[in-house]
Amino acid sequence: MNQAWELKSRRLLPDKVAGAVRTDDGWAIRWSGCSIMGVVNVTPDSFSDGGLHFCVDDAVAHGLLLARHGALVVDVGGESTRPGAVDIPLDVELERVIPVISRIAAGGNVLISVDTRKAAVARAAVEAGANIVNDVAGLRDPAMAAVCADLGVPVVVVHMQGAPADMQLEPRYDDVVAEVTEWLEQQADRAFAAGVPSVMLDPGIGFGKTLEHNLALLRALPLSVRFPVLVGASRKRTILQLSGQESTNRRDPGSTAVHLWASQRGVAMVRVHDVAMHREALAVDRALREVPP
Ligand code: HH2
Repeated sequence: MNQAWELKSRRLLPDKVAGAVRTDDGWAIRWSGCSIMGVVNVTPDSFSDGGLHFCVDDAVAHGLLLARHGALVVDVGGESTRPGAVDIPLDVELERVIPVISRIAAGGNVLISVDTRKAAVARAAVEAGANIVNDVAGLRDPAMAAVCADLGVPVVVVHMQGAPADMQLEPRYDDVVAEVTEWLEQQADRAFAAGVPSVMLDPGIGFGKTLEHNLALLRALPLSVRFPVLVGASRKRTILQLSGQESTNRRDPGSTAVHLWASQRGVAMVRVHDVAMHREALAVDRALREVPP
């Protein structure tokens, strides 16, 4: 049986998002099994697709394509969080993501998340039409929980040890599964206490973790039964380490294998670059696991 998931928002219902319904104070979307978040990196330096969608027209076209390929959410980000990346200024991040979000939102047929560590970007993005905040720093900006609560939007809380600039230098845990899960659930409780309507948790594959740490987390999925869990291993170094594929944009088969594993263990959403490949693989996997009535 595929478990059912729900995200709730206290904002206006996006026009034509399949499955989203109006509620007393906003909208909700329910799904079962594993849905897809498609990656739209509006950056010159992302590790697998930097520069590919670095102008507004290209990024919007890519987002709309991923929606047509079956993404429930398109994740628009303006700052690379690859290992060694340095922080970019607020105005640069805003300049990259806001026009893209406004134009995808004008189409009204796909949920949009903004991939950011900054509360100020989250606010501007939601005001421009984003529906979800994907906080890759897991509410470490002290203003983030209050901003998401004030805006009434769901937040994805991602675990990252350290910051992109130094996270892969010497990641250490006594018990990675227990520490990451406990930290994520604590951050989720903080978000709810602040008034955020819905939370998803993400162990942050590759964010301050060795291969052994990533494998331990993937083997322990879904990690939490209290919240929907999202996993994003798409094209990451872990896939190179497991498959031997050096070329980042040829890592989609390995990424799909990890995400099918995640789906089979009850993960609610996977964040991926190749949405079409994942939609087909997840559909086949789902059909095989459905028990006929
Ligand atoms: N990984 C990346 C960025 N955002 N968000 C969530 N929720 N989970 C993740 O694992 C995650 C994320 C890094 O991947 P990518 O966007 O492809 O690269 P870059 O950070 O270089 O732009």
